[in-house]
Amino acid sequence: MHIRRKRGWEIPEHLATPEAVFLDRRALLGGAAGLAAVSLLDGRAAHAAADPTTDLYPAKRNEAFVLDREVTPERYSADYNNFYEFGTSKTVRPASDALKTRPWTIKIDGLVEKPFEIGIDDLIRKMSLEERLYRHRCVEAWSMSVPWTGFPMSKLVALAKPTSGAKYIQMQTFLDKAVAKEQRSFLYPWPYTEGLTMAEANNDLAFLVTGVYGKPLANQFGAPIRLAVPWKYGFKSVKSITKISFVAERPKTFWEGLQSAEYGFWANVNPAVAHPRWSQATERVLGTDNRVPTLIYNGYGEQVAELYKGLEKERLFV
Ligand SMILES: Nc1nc2c(c(=O)[nH]1)N[C@H]1C(S)=C(S)[C@@H](COP(=O)(O)O)O[C@H]1N2
Ligand SMILES: [Mo]
Repeated sequence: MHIRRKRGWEIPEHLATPEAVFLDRRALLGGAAGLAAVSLLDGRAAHAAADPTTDLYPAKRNEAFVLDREVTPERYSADYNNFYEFGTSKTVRPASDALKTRPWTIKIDGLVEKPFEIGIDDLIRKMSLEERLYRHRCVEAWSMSVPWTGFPMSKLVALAKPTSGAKYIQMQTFLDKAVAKEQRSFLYPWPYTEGLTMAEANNDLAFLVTGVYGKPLANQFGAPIRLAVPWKYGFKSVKSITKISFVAERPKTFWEGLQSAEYGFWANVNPAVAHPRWSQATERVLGTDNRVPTLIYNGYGEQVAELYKGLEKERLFV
């Protein structure tokens, strides 16, 4: 994220183009004429139809979660993503389409009564899905608001039955150099790893996301399952999770491993604590020309400030 940062005005052309038009144009450009273009579009359609949980969407919205701003139109958020496994630009969607999200197994291990693996569809059907409108604040100072669908992380914790020694939860993304080209690079500590304390994971805001915009998650959003912890910078919200480990020690995270002076474990949003190389005071609202003030804990202080009592000496906002 510190690499090739896009400025607000450098909006790629396709962001200003309705999705359908963009797809059509890409199909045309895909050229070698009709054939390649048609199979590209068919591939996408087949992929969407193959999701065995489509019947669960849209899920009922939980009205307890309200926004102070408009939901970001899908055409912006779906084509402006951070997913380093597939590239360091914001245009990772085409590359991420290659990820196969079925079959998909999640391994639950570490300090739990009994480690196990569970297929994503079994997991999703065990949970009752709900929709929540959440804000998302990237450490790069852009933000969006999206209707995630999923279930509280606390439900996963309950399913995993951690033992009393478990103090943290470590989450990891898949590792597959064949499909995720950037994972061939030794510059990064793959696989992408993130972590929460048990108290954070059990906070009602911590949400495991399986869908967005009333549909199963599209790949670029982190299909088939990703985290959303909206009071923290976006990089905490790990995508395409394959392993959840309950551990005694604070896990070393991906961005910490890369640049610990700039990216820490807590990463709570705070406009008063600048990134070493830029201010965090304001944010650019994706899909608009607006810059608005950033709020402490991204506006979720009432729900989470309590978690950090007595930890004032820690780098809570990095
Ligand atoms: N596995 C993985 N998870 C990730 C990232 C990533 O590069 N790889 N980027 C993070 C960052 S920096 C942000 S801002 C969000 C972006 O989520 P979005 O693309 O759905 O907006 O995903 C986070 N989760
Ligand atoms: Mo981010």
